[in-house]
Amino acid sequence: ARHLTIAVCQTGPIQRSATRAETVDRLVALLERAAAAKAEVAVFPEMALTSFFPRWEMEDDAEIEAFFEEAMPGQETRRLYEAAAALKIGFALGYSELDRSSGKTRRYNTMDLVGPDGKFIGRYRKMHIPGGTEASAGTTTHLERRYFELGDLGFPVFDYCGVRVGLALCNDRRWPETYRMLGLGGAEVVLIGYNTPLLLDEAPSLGHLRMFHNHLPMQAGAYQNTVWVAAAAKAGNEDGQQLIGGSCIIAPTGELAAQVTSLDDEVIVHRADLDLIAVCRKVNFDFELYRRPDQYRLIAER
Ligand code: CDT
Repeated sequence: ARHLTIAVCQTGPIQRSATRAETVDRLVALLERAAAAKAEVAVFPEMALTSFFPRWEMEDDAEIEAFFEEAMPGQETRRLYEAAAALKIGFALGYSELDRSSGKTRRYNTMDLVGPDGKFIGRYRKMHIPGGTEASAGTTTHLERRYFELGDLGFPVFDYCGVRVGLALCNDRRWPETYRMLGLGGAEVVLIGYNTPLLLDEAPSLGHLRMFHNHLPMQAGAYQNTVWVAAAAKAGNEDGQQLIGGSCIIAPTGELAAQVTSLDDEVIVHRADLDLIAVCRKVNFDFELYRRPDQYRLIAER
C-alpha cells in the first residue's frame, strides 16, 4: 500500500511587528514537530512569512516590498530549508514573491514546494486573486488585486518522492476548476495555504457560514476529484483582523481526517492512504470512462 504522512502546520497570527527571523523560528519549530510525528511533507499557510498585508492600502513601493521575498531561500529563510534537509521533511510554503528576472518588477502570491533534501521542487502562483485595487466603503479592505499579478504558471503537478502533488492558495480553494485542473493533471495530494477573514463587512449576515464555506469546497474538491487535500490556515487576531483557522486534512471520500482545535501555531498529522484514491475512483469517478469533455466546452470558453 502507498501512503504519504502529511502535516498541516497552521500558524497563529504573524504580526507586522514580527521580524522575519522570529517568524522563521516559529516555522522551524512547527517543522520539527511535524518531523517528530513522522510526517513526510508539511504545508504552511499562504503568506506564511508576514502579516496578511492586503488589508492595508499602501502606496509606497518600499513599504509594500518589505512584505516580499526577492530570493527563495533568502538570507532569513535559508534556515527553514536547512531544517528541512536536516529533518528530512519537505514543505510547501506560501509567500509574496518579487520577481525582477525580466527586468520589470512583478509581484505574485506564491507557494513553493521544497523536497526533503531542502531543494526547490516547483512553484505555483495564485490564480484566483480576490478583492480589488482600491478600498471601497462598506466592503472589507482586501487589496490583493492591487499588490499581485495573476498567476501565470498554470496548475502544475509535481513529483514529490513518487507522489503527485499540486498546490493552491486561499481563494483558489473555493473554485471547482482548481481541483479539476489539478485532478486532470494527475494530482493525488493538493496542499493549500490560506488567510481568511472571519468577518466581511459586505455580508455580515453570512458570518455564521465562514467555517462551513471554508470546508465545503475543499471537501467537495477532494471528493469529486479523488484527491487528498491538506490545508493550512493563518489564524487568530492578526494586526486587529480576526482570521479563521479550521486547518484540516481531507480524504478523497470528502471526510475530514484531521482538524485543528486552536487558532494558534498547531500541527496536525495524518497518514494518507493513497490507495483510497483508486477505490473512490472506481465507485464513481473514473474520469476516462464517464466524463464528457466534449460537452464541457463552455467551461473553458467563459
Ligand atoms: N487570501 C484570500 O484569498 N482570502 C479570501 C478572502 C477574500 S475576502 C474579499 C478567501 O477566499 O478566503
